[in-house]
Amino acid sequence: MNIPWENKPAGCRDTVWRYSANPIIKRDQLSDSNSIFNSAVVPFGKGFAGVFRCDDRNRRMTLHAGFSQDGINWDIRPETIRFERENPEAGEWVYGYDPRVCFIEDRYWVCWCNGYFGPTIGVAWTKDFEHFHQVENAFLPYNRNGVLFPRKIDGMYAMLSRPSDTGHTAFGDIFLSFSKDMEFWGRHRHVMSPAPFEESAWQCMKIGAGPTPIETKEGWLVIFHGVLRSCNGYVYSFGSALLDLEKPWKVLARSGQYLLSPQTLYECTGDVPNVAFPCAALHDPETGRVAIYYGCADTVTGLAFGYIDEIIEFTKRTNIVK
Ligand code: BMA
Repeated sequence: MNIPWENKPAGCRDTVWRYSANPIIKRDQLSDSNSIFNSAVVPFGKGFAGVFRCDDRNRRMTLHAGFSQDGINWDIRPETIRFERENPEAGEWVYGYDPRVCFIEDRYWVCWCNGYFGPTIGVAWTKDFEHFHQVENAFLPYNRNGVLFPRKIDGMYAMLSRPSDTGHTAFGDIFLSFSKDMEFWGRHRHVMSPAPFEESAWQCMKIGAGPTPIETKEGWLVIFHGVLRSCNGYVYSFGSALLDLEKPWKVLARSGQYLLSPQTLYECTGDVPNVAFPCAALHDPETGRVAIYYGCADTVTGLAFGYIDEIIEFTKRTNIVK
């Protein structure tokens, strides 16, 4: 599969490296966008499609569909996604942000942080990225970072999520829930808590799942963000974990080091400084390549690359799971 790619720069010792032409999506790509970041893409047709977080110049958080031939140059639709609600009682549109997209069986499922008396997980499906069918919210408020697995596990859909609060949540564990029908969610399992700061400070305040987990022989490869509270505010980095294939609430390994932390100008300056927030990853099983899409400083969208085998090796080498 022809996913975006750029070889590791000579002399680079990092497991994951940035695209040299970052950011790939600028803040004002739409005529009325304030920022475009924390967005999700998938293979679609001969190219790629995605759901983009576009905050407009009223500073409303909205979702837009987008299409691309190469995964780098994106045609983001100027109009917001108008979700068709199967049951209008499920709630009026208030706001939506931090989308994830996951192909399961015959359709693309979109999860996002949906305003319903506070943030919770909105769910919709589409087959064409033109029509989006919204189903029930997965959970009660407050919750964020809903991330689906790309296949059923034990005959059920599975979703990671991160219970939170109404504001800038100063805590946060990742949980796993199951559903037979994408409507009723249960059998909740704890997956991971923030790490002790003595062990891995970049993920010591809160954590949340990022891209759709990638199935590998060694387990589900999960890329997740972690937050450090510094004297100057929150710092968002991302690392990796391996979850058991059939019991994905069991963490086999978890990186003590970050894969990427905000260090470039476009990650360190913007509407919210010091944020690297991954929401999607394209991968090519044949070459083992992975292309990670991440929001930078809540302002623009960046791309980073790596090899699945090397990220797995990194996860095990820097493991903090006892
Ligand atoms: C989180 C979410 C993200 C955002 C991050 C940093 O709580 O709101 O959308 O990128 O904070 O501001």
